[in-house]
Amino acid sequence: MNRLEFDLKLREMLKEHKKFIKRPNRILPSGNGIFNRYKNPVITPEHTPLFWRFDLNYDSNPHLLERMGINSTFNSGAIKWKDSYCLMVRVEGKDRKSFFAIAESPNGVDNFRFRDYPVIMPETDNPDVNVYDIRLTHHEDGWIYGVFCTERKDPNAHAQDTTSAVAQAGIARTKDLENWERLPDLKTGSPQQRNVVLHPEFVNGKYAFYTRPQKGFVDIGRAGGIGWGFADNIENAVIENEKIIEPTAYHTIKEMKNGEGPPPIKTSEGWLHLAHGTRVTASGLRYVLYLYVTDLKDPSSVIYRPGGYLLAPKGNERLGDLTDIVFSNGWIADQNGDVYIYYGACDTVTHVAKSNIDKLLDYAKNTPEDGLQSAKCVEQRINLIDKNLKLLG
Ligand code: M1P
Repeated sequence: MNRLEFDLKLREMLKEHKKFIKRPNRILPSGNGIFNRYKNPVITPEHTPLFWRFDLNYDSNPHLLERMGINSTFNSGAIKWKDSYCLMVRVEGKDRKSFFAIAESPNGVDNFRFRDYPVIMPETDNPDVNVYDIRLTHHEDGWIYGVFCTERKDPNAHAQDTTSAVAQAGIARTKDLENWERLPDLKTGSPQQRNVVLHPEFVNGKYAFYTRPQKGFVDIGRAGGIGWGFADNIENAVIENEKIIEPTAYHTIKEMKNGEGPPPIKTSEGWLHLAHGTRVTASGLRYVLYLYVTDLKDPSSVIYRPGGYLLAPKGNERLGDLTDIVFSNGWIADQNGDVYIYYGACDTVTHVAKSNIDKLLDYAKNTPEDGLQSAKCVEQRINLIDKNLKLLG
């Protein structure tokens, strides 16, 4: 390519990229009345700026080759900040390392544009090997906290073992979504932790965390689930006692494992929670999203537990780097009650679905709990059928 061809090609690429970012999204018919999906994923690797991926200098890259590709953009933390819908995206390079980067949109469903630079996340004395799945909590203490998974090689692994890892909860905070202060990792009695979320309010004067204790990096061990614990201070957060508040259960959508999603939303009727549940299938683990509600005064006490999933992988969400996974660590509730649920699909891209507080609460309150047995579930369905047939005459 000569310099002229290079310039023309680059100009064309920049134009196409801009057009792609501005592509309007389209709300899809609901089908269940609870939420609406949108046609396009809101963040894909193609949304990342060209200047993150290509060397744009003719002298050092005369073929205009992509130098540092992006593999995936998924599992995004979310927050409304200065009227913008901000996603703190888990961006994974082709080298498999994840990092965080903020993409902003004026409407929450399209036009997401990455800031020029990824987030510079300070480290502790024990450097992170991989960081991911941040949950953003605007805490009543005034800070925005990011609690994320920090993964490091297992120090006790044999020299030839190049896969064993340890997951813990990293904690950082900011006042402007630009400059981050890293705090010590959360300490708990569990060997490993993932899917840890900071509750937005003090509870009995303490910081409160949703946890997900686990025995190993993948295996959560027996009697697992979403845990709950208190820390006296956040600068050195230690949870002495962890209790399971939302357990895994046999033959349910969360039989293998589950995990808290984004920080819960405060509503007049309780704390609205989004979580993921996992079960084993012949084709691997299937991850779905589900709701539950906890008491306003005691956020560890579950008051509504609708059975089954709220949202499961569908259509093009089912395939990516992995298969059959939806995972959410970010949602945004607007003043008017609209809720934007951001969810990663198959560890590859980020999608959005729109609902509102009233519908989600109605769904949570009026969907029967999982009957745990076929006969019980038939009973529940017959109740509905009876009621409807009477109406239909
Ligand atoms: O690959 C699916 C998900 O697996 C992990 O979640 P969990 O610990 O609940 O199994 C996380 O690594 C998550 O990022 C990933 O999407």
